[in-house]
Amino acid sequence: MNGLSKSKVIQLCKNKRVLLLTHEHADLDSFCSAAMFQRFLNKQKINSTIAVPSHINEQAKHISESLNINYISNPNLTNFDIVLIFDLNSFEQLGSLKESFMNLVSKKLIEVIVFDHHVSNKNCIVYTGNCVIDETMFSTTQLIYNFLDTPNTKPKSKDFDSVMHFLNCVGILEDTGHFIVSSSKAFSDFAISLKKSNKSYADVLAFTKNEFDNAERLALLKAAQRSQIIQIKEVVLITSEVSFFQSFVATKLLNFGAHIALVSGIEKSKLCVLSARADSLFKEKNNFNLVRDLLIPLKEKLGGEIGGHSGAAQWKGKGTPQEVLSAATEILKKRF
Ligand SMILES: [Mn+2]
Repeated sequence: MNGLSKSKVIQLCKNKRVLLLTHEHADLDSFCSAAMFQRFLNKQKINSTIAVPSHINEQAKHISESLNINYISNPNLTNFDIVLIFDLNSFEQLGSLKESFMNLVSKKLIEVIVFDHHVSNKNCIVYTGNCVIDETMFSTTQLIYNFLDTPNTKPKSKDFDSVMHFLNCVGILEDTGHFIVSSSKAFSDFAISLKKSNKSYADVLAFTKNEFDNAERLALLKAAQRSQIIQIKEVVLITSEVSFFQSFVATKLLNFGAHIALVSGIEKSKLCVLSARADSLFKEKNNFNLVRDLLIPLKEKLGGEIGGHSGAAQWKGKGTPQEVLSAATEILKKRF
């Protein structure tokens, strides 16, 4: 869905106080997308501020330091006229900014533009009009690249410089899990950007190395210790509970060898989160889609909000982790 053109975005941002906002727990894709867009706006002589709701992960912090990309945490939204959001489209993913954001949007005190590659629905922040949403894109950086750089671009498109190409490569490599999932288009966009970035593949890899801090390390090891292995016919499921970093932990638990990983916990906001991951070969063989086959039925049962892709998705709502995990397990038992 693409309700916007480049010139419309420029027109909306001109002479406005522009905020480029990532999702909570800003990751490489979200952060690099915002950074790409800041460079694009700079070329149009439009100043902007990059912000993260509160937490930024180690990899995103590393790239911001290495490339000198400044950002602020926990921005005061009332200081801005227009907010461009990258790699998210649900109020829940705004973390601590959710309340003030919703308040300003409802009073029409800020304008919002969404750039996202996740599945959108009517509960999203914006799903028609001021948005560029394309689920066929493997990262938001790839979406930005295609939005800004037209297919017939000249070799040196003035709106797209080598740093932006590099940021695109980092976002694609990260969000494809180092090309565990991809498409011919994602490969070719990556190849073009790598060439135009004037950097090597090793340079891109260096930024996507899985550095994690001790808080993430402990969350993972505790979750591994508490995990339960459930076999539903041929399907091997791993479930666990942890209060932080559920999506990171779910990815890691899946990599231990399960077909599906489900990790639940109560967040600071007191809401319960369920992060789900599914193995890509398994998905293909079983025509399985986490959003369609697990999270939509879960939402019908428990309410809440959902988002994500076929292989990586999240539910958030009211309940205890035990209730949510057992409801999810029941749904999977019926499916298989
Ligand atoms: Mn992404």
